[in-house]
Amino acid sequence: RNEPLGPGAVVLRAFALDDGARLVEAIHALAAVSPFRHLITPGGHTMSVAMTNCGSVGWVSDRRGYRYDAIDPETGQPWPPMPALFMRLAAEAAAEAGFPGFVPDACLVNRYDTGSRLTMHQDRNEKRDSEPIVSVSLGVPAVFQFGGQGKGVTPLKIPLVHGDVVVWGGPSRMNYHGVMPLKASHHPLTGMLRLNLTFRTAR
Ligand code: MD3
Ligand code: FE
Repeated sequence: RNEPLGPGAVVLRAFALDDGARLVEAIHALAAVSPFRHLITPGGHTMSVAMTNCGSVGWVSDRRGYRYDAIDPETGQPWPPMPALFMRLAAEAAAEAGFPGFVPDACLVNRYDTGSRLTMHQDRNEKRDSEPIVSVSLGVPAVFQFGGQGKGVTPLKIPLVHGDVVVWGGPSRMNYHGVMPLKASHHPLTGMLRLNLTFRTAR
């Protein structure tokens, strides 16, 4: 069931399947406190993916740049706390992939509507790149692109479906990656949406 993608990167197929309904419910609850919003990039573009966060810090973007902040700029309040279920799932997945003792302080929640995409990028706003990122896919399937350390490498295309968990650590942590435009599809737990959790040690 474990598919290695590269050094330190592994797909754990269906790892979160049993928790799927509870995870989706918890996302709705936290989005009632810190709503999904389309962030503006420093270049002035509106992201097609809608985002919110939970945990002691959250990832935000605006004309000033990308950063982690303890305060949700939309509400002026701290982000909602990370549910115990989220912490437990992230730590179990990281341990399974060879990263014991993973304690994330940030969970970015991405919401994809039909056509939403994430262009190739690196995640480089976290303080310690020795810590992995754990991602959980929920709802409508997506095609994930996994590139290399530089922009030139032709990315691998990996389908990610509801319940799949991926752990990105070690040398793969800084690889370029993205998500292809979401195809119109339906999932009983999310309707037309794809939801993705990424657990990070930001500070
Ligand atoms: C590979 N999210 O939020 S998760 C992101 O499906 C992001 O919403 C995508 O990329 C999504 O930044 C992909 C998988 C992922 C996350 C972090 C990585 C893959 C990664 C960091 C390094 C290499
Ligand atoms: Fe990313």
